[in-house]
Amino acid sequence: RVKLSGPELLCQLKELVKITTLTPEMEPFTKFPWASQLPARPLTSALGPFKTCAVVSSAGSLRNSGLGKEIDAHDAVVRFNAAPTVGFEKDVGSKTTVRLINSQVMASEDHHFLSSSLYSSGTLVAWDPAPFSSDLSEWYNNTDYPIFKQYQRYRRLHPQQLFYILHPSMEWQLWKQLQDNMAEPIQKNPPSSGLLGTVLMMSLCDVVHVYEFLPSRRKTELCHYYQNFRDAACTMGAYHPLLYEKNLVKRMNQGFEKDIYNRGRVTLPGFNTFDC
Ligand code: NCC
Repeated sequence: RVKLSGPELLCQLKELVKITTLTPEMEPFTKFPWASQLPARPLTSALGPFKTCAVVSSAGSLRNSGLGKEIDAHDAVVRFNAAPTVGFEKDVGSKTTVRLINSQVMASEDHHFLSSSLYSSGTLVAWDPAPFSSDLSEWYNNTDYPIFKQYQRYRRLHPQQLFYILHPSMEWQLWKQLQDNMAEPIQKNPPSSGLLGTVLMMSLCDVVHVYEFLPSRRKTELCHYYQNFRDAACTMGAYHPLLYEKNLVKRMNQGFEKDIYNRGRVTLPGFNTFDC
């Protein structure tokens, strides 16, 4: 096994992972009346391109980071799941351009997905762990959580908000890249929202700064910056191959080591800014 360099990994990522969102013409959706709720234009043609983008992980190490101003200075900001900004502006900023949510958040009672104002700013992008085949019909009949039922309900309540569903092929293309670059077998579960959001933004932005995905000197067992719950698995991974995701991102980082240490900041180039 040859260990790929940072630029080689970036080229591999650019070639292997394609951002696709569900559209009304895709099988099996064409035959469902509700498919007209899916945006007609794919996400990559409706959003961006942006110059600079910030991907804000939900890690506890963002607490007391004071990174809010720096994060908000980007042209677009991505946040995840139920991560709030209100009351945490100093550390995480207040701008939300895209919110990437997993299907668990859409379905679980505690998140009040249909009614909470948390989800009303920016463009929503949802995903659900799909079977390895990435076959849309197989997935449609066997989603992890009721992503399609909740999507239809949300769209009826908030018809003006842009809301996409990621094509599940991306999950497994990324998983495959992780596995191909690791010496040991990794768990066969899709990558975390954090990595999906990072790659999504690499296809929309010239430069992507990812915050506290690789933990800074503030590294903590605190799971999220917005909750007093401690579990090292949030940072290291259990279900998601998070440690391997972080290893890959570390190898692709084009920023300085000290920016990771001080600001938890990684710099990745947008796919349009380099040739392979
Ligand atoms: O925790 P979660 O992720 O919402 O965090 C978003 C992304 O930030 C990065 N992260 C988070 C915490 C931490 N200490 N270090 C980190 O690096 C990760 O990249 C993570 O993806 C998810 O990926 O969707 C996840 O969602 C939660 C949960 O479903 C939602 O928060 C809603 O409550 C999952 N937790 C559980 O299922 C209990 C988590 O495993 C992954």
